[in-house]
Amino acid sequence: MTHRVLFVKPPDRFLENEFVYQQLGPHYLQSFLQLHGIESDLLVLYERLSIRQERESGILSALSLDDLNMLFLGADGRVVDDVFDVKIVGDYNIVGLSVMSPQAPDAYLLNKTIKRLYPEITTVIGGSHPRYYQDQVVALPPNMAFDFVVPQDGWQPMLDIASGKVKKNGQSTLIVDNMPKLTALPAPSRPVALMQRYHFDIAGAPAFHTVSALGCPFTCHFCESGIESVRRFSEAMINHDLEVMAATHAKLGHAQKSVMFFDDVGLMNPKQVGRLSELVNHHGYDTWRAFTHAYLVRKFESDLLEPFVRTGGRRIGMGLETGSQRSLDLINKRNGKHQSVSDHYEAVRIANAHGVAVDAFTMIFPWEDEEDLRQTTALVEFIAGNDVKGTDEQGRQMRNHVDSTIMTPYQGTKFYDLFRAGKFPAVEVKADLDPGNLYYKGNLGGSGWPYTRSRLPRDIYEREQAYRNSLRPEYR
Ligand code: B12
Ligand code: SF4
Repeated sequence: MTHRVLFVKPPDRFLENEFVYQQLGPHYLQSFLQLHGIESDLLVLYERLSIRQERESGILSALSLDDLNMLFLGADGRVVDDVFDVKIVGDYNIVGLSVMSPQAPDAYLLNKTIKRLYPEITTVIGGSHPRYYQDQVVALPPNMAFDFVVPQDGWQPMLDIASGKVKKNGQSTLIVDNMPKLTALPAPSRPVALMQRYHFDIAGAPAFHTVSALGCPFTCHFCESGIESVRRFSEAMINHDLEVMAATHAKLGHAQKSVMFFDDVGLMNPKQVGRLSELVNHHGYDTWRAFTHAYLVRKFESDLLEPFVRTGGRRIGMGLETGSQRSLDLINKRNGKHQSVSDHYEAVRIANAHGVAVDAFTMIFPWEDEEDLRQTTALVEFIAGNDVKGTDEQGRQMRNHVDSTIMTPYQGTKFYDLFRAGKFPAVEVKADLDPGNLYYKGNLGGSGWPYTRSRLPRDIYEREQAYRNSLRPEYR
C-alpha cells in the first residue's frame, strides 16, 4: 500500500525575494517517487506581502503560520494559490518538509501544528538543515519532533517511508543514506505553474537553474560543502533536465532562454566545460552561467572560457571572498595551496576580456580590521568598475555584479569550531544560535548577525557591506 505524500517548502522570509530560484530538493524526490509509481503533491509556502512590508518597516511580531500564503501544486495538475490553511495537510498520510536552516523556525512551527491537529500524519524532515544541525533536530521536544529525520540523501529513505516499508514508532527515527553514485536518478520535476513564478535573468535572458553534481572538491573553512565528496548526476539526466527546462521556457512564451548551473563544480577544466557546453548548446540556450574559481580561470584562460562563450556562456560566479591577503590565507580557498589576491584581480580581467561578466561573492570576516576592509572594498570597486567586453541579449553593456556578505559560521565548518574553541580571541559566536538568523544574504542585502564579539563593531561591518552592495549594477 502506498500513502498520500505532500512535500512542503517552508517560506524564505529573510530573502529579498522568495521567487528567484526554485528549491530543488523536493522536486528530485517527487520525480524519483513517481518513477516508483508513487504520486506526490507540493506545497510552496511564502510570506504574505503585507506581513513582509510590516517586518521591513520594523514591526517585529512572533512568527506565525497565519502570515503565510500557499501555492499548492497537485500531481494531477490542480493549482491553488491562496492564504495558507493548515487543513490542506489533513488529506495526507505523509508530509515531508525540505528545510534549509533559515527555514527551520517555520518548519518547526508547522510540524508542531500538524502533530497537534493531525497526530496520525507521518512527518519527515530532510534537506541541509537536518544535515548540518542533525543533533538539534533529533533532540526537538516531543510536541515538535519529526517522525523521521533524513539528514543525507532523501531518495531511498523517502521511497521507504512512502511505500510503507518503514513506519513511525513514536520517536524521531534517523534514516541515513548515502548513494555512492547519483547516475541512475531522474531529473527533478519542473511544474510549469511553479516555474512561472520564478524570475532571474542571465545576460538579459530569463533563466532557470539546475545542479550537475552534489558536493565540492574544496574545503573552504567557512563552508559546510567542503566536507562532501563530489557526486555527479548522469549526462542523460542533465540532458533531460535541460530539455524539460527548454520546453518550459517555450510554454511560458520566453523569447530567449537561459540556464544556470548552481553546483560548485561548473567550469573545472577544459574537457568538462566542453561536455557541458555541448549539452547546453544542443538545447539552444541563448545564455548560461556557471561557477568556477579564480585560479582555474588564470590557469586555463581561453581553454576554459572559449567553449563556454561559444555556446552562450555569459556570466561566471566566483567566490572571490576577499581583497585582504591575511584573510585569504586563513580561509583555505585552495585545499592548502597558496592563492593570492592578485589572482582575483587577474581572473576578473581575463573573464571580462573574453566577454564574460563576473558575479563575485565577497565576504566580511569578523576578525577583520579597517585595513582588511579597505583592501576588500578596493577589490569590489575594481570588479564593479572593470569593463566587460560586449553587450547582453537586450543590447545593454554587460556589467560585473558583486555580493558582499558577512560570514555566517554554520555548524560543521572549520571556523565554527575554531571560534567555539576560542582560537580567534576577537571573535565569539552566539551560544544558542537561532537557525532563523543563519543567513548571509537577506533582505536589503543584509546578513544575519551570529556574533557576540567581533574585531570591529557590527555597524562598521554593515556600513561597509551596504557600500559594497550599492555598487551592484541594476541588471545582470
Ligand atoms: C541552489 C542553492 C540555493 C538556491 C536554491 C535553494 C535550493 N535549496 O534549491 C538559493 C539561491 C535560493 C539558495 C539560498 C540559500 N542557500 Co543555498 N544552496 C543551493 C545549493 C548550491 C544547491 C541546492 C540543491 O539543489 N541541491 C540539490 C538537492 C538534490 O539537494 P538537497 O536540496 O540537499 O536535497 C537532498 C537532501 O537534502 C534530501 N532532501 C531535501 N529535501 C527533503 C525533504 C524530505 C522530506 C526528505 C526525506 C529529504 C529531503 O533529499 C535530496 C536528495 O538527496 C546548495 C549546496 C548543495 N550542493 O546542495 C546550497 C545550500 C543548500 N545553501 C545554503 C545556504 C546557506 C543558503 C542561504 C542561507 C544563503 C543566504 N541567502 O543567506 C539561502 C537559504 C535559502 C532558504 N531557503 O532558506 C547552504 C545550507 C546550509 C544550511 N545549514 O541549511 C548550502 C548547503 C550551501 C553551503 N554549503 O553553504 N541556495
Ligand atoms: S565555498 Fe564553494 S568552493 Fe569553497 S568549499 Fe564551499 S562550495 Fe566548495
